[in-house]
Amino acid sequence: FAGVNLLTENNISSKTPWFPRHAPDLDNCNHLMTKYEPELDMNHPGFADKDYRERRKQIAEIAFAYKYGDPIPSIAYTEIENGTWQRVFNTVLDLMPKHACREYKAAFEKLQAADIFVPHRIPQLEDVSSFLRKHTGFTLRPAAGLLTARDFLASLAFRVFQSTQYVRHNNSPFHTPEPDCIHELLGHIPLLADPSFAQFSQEIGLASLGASDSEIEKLSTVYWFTVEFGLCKENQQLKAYGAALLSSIGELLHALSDKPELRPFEPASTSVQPYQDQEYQPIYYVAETFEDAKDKFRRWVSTMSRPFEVRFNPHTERVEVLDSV
Ligand code: TIH
Ligand code: FE2
Repeated sequence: FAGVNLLTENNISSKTPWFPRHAPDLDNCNHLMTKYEPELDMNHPGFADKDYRERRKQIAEIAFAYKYGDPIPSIAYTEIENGTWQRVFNTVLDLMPKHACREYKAAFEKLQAADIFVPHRIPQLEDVSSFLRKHTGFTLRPAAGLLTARDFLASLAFRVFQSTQYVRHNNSPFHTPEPDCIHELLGHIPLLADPSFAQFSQEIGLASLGASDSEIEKLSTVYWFTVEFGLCKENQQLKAYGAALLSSIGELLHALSDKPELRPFEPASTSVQPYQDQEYQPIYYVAETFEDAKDKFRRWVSTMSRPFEVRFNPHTERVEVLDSV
């Protein structure tokens, strides 16, 4: 094919930040943002709870020791942890029929039929990972906490979703400012089993490889207002598809009330909208459909400055880098 050259590690510009080329390279993509460590943040619901902090440490060890290809170790969740799951699970069951998008509901039913989503116990990440692999080729790997945007987005390029494994403090079941496994499971997993959404997620990841810091910032803002907090339309009605809405009953009801401002999803403006992660969002973006969001996203990504193109080869689990000039 004329004009397209495969670039090796050595002839891509030294100004380009390092990025993983092969799925095992994701073992290096586990850098944490420290702002939510229960040890360090006085407002964290676990700050004053020594046992909770100990438990978090124990579970984080699994993620630090994890290497590509390992099965994800099971966790013997406590009665309290399973109880927190059960409270959130049952409220999601109540609210989902009316407020969740249809793709979420369809995948949720499959997870129930596979006996992965049940009220009384937290699903194990290894079981969820096998389920996703069958539906969209996504797999999970354990993460110790909130990762840097660059590391988190890079893994999506390989259809790998980095998932926390600890559980939110039982004092705050219906909203927490940081990800936990209840958020990953009830928020993210159903849509990662949907082919169109899985594709969108991977494309955000591919766009992030080798991007500049300011482009990473924009991509993670798009991720924030779509994958985490996105609303969409279904027969003229507003539905939630964002994971942080579907895992937080408090915020879901806020998002669908008349309080927040709603704007149409438009990558050029959405990507520069500042946001905070301590309180409910004051602004949400509404997508027409996943396909439409993907089209708009693709057109916007093509205006970014990266001097090469990337494509994922699923047979080798490698990202191939193509000279686009
Ligand atoms: N607020 C979400 C919840 O309570 O489930 C957790 C979050 C994930 C990402 C941002 S906030
Ligand atoms: Fe999330």
